[in-house]
Amino acid sequence: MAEIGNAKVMNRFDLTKRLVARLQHEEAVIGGIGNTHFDLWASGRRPQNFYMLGSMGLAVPIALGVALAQPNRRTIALEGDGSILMQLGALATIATLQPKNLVIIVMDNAAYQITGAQRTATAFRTDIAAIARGAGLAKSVWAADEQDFELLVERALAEDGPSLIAVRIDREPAVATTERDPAQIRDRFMRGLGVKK
Ligand SMILES: Cc1ncc(C[n+]2csc(CCOP(=O)(O)OP(=O)(O)O)c2C)c(N)n1
Repeated sequence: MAEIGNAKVMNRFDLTKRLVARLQHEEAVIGGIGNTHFDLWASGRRPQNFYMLGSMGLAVPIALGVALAQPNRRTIALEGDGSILMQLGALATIATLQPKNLVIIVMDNAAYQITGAQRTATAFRTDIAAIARGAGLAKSVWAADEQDFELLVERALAEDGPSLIAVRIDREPAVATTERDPAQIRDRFMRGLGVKK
């Protein structure tokens, strides 16, 4: 656990691989627009992965819906800082509903990287984990380094949530891209969650 100022700058693909390696129970993972889901895709073709195309800010609300619909399945949202800043109200909704099985991971590179690395508010004075705590998500912390990230993920998968893990990351581009086929992505995810034969 760290404060924003002493959290190590890490790498999104490395952290995504560390996360995926810890998933043993067909956990649902919702990747946000662009880089977060590209690196999720590159970390293994899990049928329980959903890749958001097109709209910022929807990984967390989609994950909330999945967590409520399937309370016995851990659900993880991967979102960029620019995207979560567009949908901060979702944090208050989650704090109100308290889904025990929901984990949010915010990949904060302080930029809208995929559209040209324009700086977001987190490049200045905004602290996502502090915002989440203020919204009512008590278990919202910065990962100090890779080992701390793994520990926080392990805890978030084992203990009651909701929880939010914020990580500071570099601006390495994503290593792969998904196919842009929304119907196929939805279909595979529904089968992965056992709601479609
Ligand atoms: C509602 C909405 N506004 C703007 C865009 C254009 N857009 C696509 S990705 C992106 C930047 C995303 O930033 P962030 O979530 O921080 O992820 P990063 O690119 O840094 O990985 C923008 C501005 C969009 N797709 N949807």
